Amino acid sequence: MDISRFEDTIAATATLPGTGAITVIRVSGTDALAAVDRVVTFRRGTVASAPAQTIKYGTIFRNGAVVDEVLVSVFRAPHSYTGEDSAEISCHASPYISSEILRLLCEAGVRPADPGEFTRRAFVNGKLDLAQAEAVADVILSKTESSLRVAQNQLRGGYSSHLKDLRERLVEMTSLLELELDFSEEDVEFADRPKLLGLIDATLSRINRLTESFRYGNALRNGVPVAIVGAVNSGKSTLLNALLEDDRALVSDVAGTTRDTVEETLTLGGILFRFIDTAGLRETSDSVESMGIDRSYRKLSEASVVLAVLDLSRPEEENEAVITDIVSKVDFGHQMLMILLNKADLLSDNINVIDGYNNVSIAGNKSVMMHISAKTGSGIEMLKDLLIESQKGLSAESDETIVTNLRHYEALRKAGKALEAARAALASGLPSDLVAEDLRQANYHLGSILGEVTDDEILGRIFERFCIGK
Ligand SMILES: Nc1nc2c(ncn2[C@@H]2O[C@H](COP(=O)(O)OP(=O)(O)OP(=O)(O)O)[C@@H](O)[C@H]2O)c(=O)[nH]1
Ligand SMILES: [Mg+2]
Repeated sequence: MDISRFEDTIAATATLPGTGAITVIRVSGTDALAAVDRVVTFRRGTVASAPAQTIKYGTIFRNGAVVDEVLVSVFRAPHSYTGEDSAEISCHASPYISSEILRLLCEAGVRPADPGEFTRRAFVNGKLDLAQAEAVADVILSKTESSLRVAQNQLRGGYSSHLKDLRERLVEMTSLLELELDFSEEDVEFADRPKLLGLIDATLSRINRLTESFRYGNALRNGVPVAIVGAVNSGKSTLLNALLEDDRALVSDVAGTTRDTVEETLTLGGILFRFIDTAGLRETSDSVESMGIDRSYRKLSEASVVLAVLDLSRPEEENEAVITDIVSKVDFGHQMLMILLNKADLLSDNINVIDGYNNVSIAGNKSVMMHISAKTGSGIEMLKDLLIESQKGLSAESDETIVTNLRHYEALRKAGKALEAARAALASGLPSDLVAEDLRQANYHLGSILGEVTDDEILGRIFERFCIGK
């Protein structure tokens, strides 16, 4: 983005239009307070002369007619969200009123903000580092207490200080090695090799802990992925609807009803789950259906929990073939399998058919098998309890720094790779400038998370994802 755009004064609604009683319009930039004075009439004084952090009551007119009565909050640089002079106009939440006010502001020399521009300005003005800026979006989007806690920790800078600490260590190591280069004629070693190796190992293990936390962090932020898979017509979509208590997916007795995946999130026991209904598995010559089935397998492999839905009205051999196929695709190191014998309502009373499936060999404690009826709802509460139980760790209090952002995860992995290279170079006695270069690389990748070394294009991509008004 053209940096000179930051010299403009910008405005946008910061609240969702049409919901709630009040809309807040944010104005920020050197001309913000004067521009508001051109739009709002106050009984006494102006916002340009008002003390910081005060609220003034005023009226907005257009062609002599009242548009609305508003409250204006005044913020002065650098003590505002963006670090610039800013005002927030609270008006009644009519989309007409807010668009009129925005129009008047534009006539007064203000321009509409780009998506994420307020937060981007906060970043440029040093109010937030990049990880903190990204956390703003996470705080707004968080749906559970645990994901809010992680996002707030990142916003407050807990995560950033952890990374800064790691960077300082790297800089220290690099500068010792660089010192040696200056004295290379004299053949001295300032950096004690075994000590340096120990430091690299310690840093590496901290970076690895952070990358490992991503699986957990991703589940916190986007929901624990739960794939619903099985043969056509087994009742997968009926199960999704039963879990959500909503008619989310189409259900019919036509085999192959679901062709694409259908995803929906639901919070159970304080944990966010993302249920993914998939196309039924079967041999098919239909190319579109077959694309859907490829997708089902992909969702199966990405899930933390796999719900395999069997149809008890089908012959046992058929169901065993389905389970065998699914079991062969489950990675029991990372995934949990729940085999659901569906349509139990069709069985005569109290018949337990689970024993019939005993010859299906599956990895012991990473799987359960139970009867359900997606149609009548029997067994659904128990299934929910089992799901909560299987992810108990996710709602536990944790002071550990957790990575929830894919961009950070990738940067951390690159930093880890560079550190491993540094370690190998050091261990095999390569010259110190090569080791220093790897350390610098690692440092670069960590710095990119905080936005200390990030180029404009990456920044553009990050802030575009924000909504206008943030
Ligand atoms: N009796 C009974 N019928 C069920 C149950 N669950 C689903 N059905 C019926 O089975 C048929 C198929 O249900 P769907 O939910 O569309 O099955 P699906 O697995 O999503 O099917 P595809 O999308 O074609 O793969 C429908 O007629 C449902 O009403 C159940 O628990 N009991
Ligand atoms: Mg379906």
